[in-house]
Amino acid sequence: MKNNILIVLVLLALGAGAIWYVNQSGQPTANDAEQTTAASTPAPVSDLQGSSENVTADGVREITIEGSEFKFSLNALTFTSGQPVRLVFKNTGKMPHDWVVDELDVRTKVIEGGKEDIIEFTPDKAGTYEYYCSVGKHREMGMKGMLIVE
Ligand SMILES: [Cu+2]
Repeated sequence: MKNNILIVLVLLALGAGAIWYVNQSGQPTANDAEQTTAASTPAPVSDLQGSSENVTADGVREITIEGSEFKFSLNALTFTSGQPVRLVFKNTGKMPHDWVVDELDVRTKVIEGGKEDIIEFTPDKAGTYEYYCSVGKHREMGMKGMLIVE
């Protein structure tokens, strides 16, 4: 009888060991899955709307805005008075477009689809303005946005 009890204990130990082993070898897979999920976290918000921005070491605010029929990639922009801006305007549409702010006396060139124009300026008048495309009736058709200088 003692031998039988020993055998049962050994079998139990082996069984527990086997269960432990299966659990252990199962874990890396779960971790891999978590890591994959973390790695596929969405890109920075600024890249999602066809626009991006950052501030250079020189303190220049860089921003990219896209225009197409008949809208801009951003409906609103906020600049800081006195801070230089480098604005990259990309025409992602098929018709010619530009980017204009009358009150600040700034405008890009009218550019063809697929082209871009870069302008640099320093907004120095606080206020709320409208930027728009000056081509044809594009402004009336929705190619405009709000620019706040604070
Ligand atoms: Cu336009």
